[in-house]
Amino acid sequence: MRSTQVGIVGAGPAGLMLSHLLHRAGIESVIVEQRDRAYIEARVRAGVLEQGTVDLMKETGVGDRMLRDGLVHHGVNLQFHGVRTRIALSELTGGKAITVYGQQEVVKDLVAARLEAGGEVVFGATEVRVGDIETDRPVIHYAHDGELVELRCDVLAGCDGFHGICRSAIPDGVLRVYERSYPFGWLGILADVAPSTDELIYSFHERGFAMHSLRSPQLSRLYLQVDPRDALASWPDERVWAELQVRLQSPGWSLAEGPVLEKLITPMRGFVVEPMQFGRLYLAGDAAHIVPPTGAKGLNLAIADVSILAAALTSWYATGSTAALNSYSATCLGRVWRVQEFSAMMTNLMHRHDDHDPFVHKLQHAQQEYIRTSQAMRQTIAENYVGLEMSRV
Ligand code: RFL
Ligand code: PHB
Repeated sequence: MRSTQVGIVGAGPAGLMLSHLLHRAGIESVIVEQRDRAYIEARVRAGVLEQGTVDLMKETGVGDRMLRDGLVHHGVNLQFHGVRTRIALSELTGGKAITVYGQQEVVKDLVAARLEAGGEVVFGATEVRVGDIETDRPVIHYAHDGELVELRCDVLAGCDGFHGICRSAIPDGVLRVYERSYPFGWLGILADVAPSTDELIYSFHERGFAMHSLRSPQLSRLYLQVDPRDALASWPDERVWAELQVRLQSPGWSLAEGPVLEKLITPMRGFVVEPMQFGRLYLAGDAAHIVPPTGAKGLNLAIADVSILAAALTSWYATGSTAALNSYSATCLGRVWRVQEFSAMMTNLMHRHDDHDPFVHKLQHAQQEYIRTSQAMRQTIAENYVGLEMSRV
């Protein structure tokens, strides 16, 4: 039998950042991850970091590469029927910005920091299970290198993503599940071509949503709204580029094409469980909630959760008071629902709705016009997009 203070399942952004923050507070943790290191460091996902995420990385000593290679953006473009409206993020939020820096780079930086500081990440664990969560000695069972391990802890953190095992270790009837599946999928590509834009473009088009994002001066990241049931085989590279050309088209602008390095279709859903805690098991990040990617919030929410959890655990170890731990779930859920609402608004605004309900189309058009003409509306979008301060939610 082994033991540690905080047992963490999952080495995504949530688990890694939690372990990093705990270490800085003098609290020991072990991360148990089912994949190997190369796999998690290569997984292409999110790309937009809110100001609060950037500040946290900087303040806790894991921001050097992000400051060097991340691209600071002071605006984003919302395009409706070929006409672009710039949301001037910094002007409208008193100087805040977003940073475009791939999630896998955040993961690499956090893994390096943990290992350098002597932290333990068990990669390639199998048969991972959690138990005894209603006692004060919960456990993670796993197999590693042919050995069965029982890791006893004071507290468990379920940071194992949407498909993980922690959420389902909570007895039936405890969690209330709120769920919405959107009838949209996103086909995302990573392309070996210099981006055709300096700032992100979210485009509404009669044929469906498209987006131009980027990863570096040489790498573009683009997305297309597709049917979530579509097979990748029905989207050869030529069809993807042809569709992107049409949906992103704007007068006087052209889209450069290049070799496709990655291609994936993801379904879109909104999902929240309440509460985000039971006994000594605390859920964080995608294990507790999913937002559709249109608001660029999933990674940032995961980081916000664990900064609240790390502070609550630090206070518990320092004073014995459970007050902050007891309010962990309620504190997180305020932000989660704000972000869920923003992500739903952006999703409904930007996607083609196939229900052919003319009323819905008219409402969508009216909202697009309002954004184009109202600074107050653009300010609301800007404030949510760069991320609300913790104290505001
Ligand atoms: P993760 O990253 O899924 O990490 C969970 C980790 O747990 C491991 N695991 C297990 N380990 C041990 N035992 C088990 N039984 C386990 N089961 C799972 C997994 O291998 C993994 O390493 O969750 P985390 O840390 O909560 O982080 C959440 C983010 O990854 C996610 O919210 C974002 O990627 C969402 N997202 C975006 N978020 C943004 O903030 N901005 C964006 O621009 C953005 N774009 C996106 C996105 C997600 C996307 N996809 C593919 C889902 C774009 C896309 C296309
Ligand atoms: C990305 O760059 O991958 C990205 C950007 C904005 C989003 C979603 C994904 O809303």
